[in-house]
Amino acid sequence: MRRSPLLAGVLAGLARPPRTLASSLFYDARGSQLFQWITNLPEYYLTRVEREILTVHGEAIVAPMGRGRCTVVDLGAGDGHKTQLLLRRLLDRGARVTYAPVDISQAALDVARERVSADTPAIEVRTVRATYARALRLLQGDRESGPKLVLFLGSSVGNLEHQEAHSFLAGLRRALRPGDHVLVGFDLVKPLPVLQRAYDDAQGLTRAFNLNLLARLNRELGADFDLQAFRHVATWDPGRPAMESWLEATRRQTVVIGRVAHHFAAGERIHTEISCKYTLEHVGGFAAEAGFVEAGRFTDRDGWFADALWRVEA
Ligand code: AVJ
Repeated sequence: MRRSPLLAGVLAGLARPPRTLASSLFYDARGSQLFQWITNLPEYYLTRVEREILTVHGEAIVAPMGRGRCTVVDLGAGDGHKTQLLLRRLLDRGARVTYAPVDISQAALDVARERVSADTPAIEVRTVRATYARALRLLQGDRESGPKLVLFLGSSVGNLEHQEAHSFLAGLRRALRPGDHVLVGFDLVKPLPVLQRAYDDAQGLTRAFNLNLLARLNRELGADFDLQAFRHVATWDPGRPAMESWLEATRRQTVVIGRVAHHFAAGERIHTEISCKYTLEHVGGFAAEAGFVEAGRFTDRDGWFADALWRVEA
């Protein structure tokens, strides 16, 4: 029997400890919707403070794009709400803008297109349904639509281990040309109770988001996870530093996926996500190592989040 890439990946991740499921698996239609709701939670400060940064500093962030033609590439666009703040500033300047949201979720792309068409109809929208790796290859081919501003907002970079983040950013640098810019959102280290609440909210949306991963495997792979028998756990790893998400078996059990049986001990965990937290030293380090020149660093009032603007030089 041939295994789908999804099944193969899941089986490999669960085969031996530490059991792992990739965080990219969160974003089916349901998971993307749940994440959208999370971004509106009072506890999930990331979206709120980054919106503040883009509202206050939007003008300065888009200024290097000039007033002619340009393309805004949005990696992991989500619903595109924060991006609107920048697109409006570009239009204010009289720029002719193409907007290229990149996402693996078609639902998220549809929402982003609708929002931009309704809010800023002068902007041409070109949706790209792709992984980041493929999006970089597409980027490299495109030399027609003016300088690029590549957005990697929301601390999506935090889902990558530092080494992976470095390779990704270095790959991004190689895909770009002099005059292009990137804006990368980094969630900064802050008091632990704030982080804990953000990744384990009172309403239980983050719990539902994490558990949806198992529900998805039940739906798409015919797995038989009992959703009552796993709980959401969010922990802090001061070493990385990072918040981490897990699904913990509340009792001993066996789960069958694609005819393979997986035995779980009570308390055994599946690792589902790391959300790295950064210092400003990390931010400067990533820029330098990837070969970018820092053009600006924008933070919110409380210093909880940083959007770093980096330039590509010849
Ligand atoms: C979309 C990766 C930035 O890590 O904060 C939200 C995803 N996970 N709540 C994050 C997420 C749990 C989010 N990122």
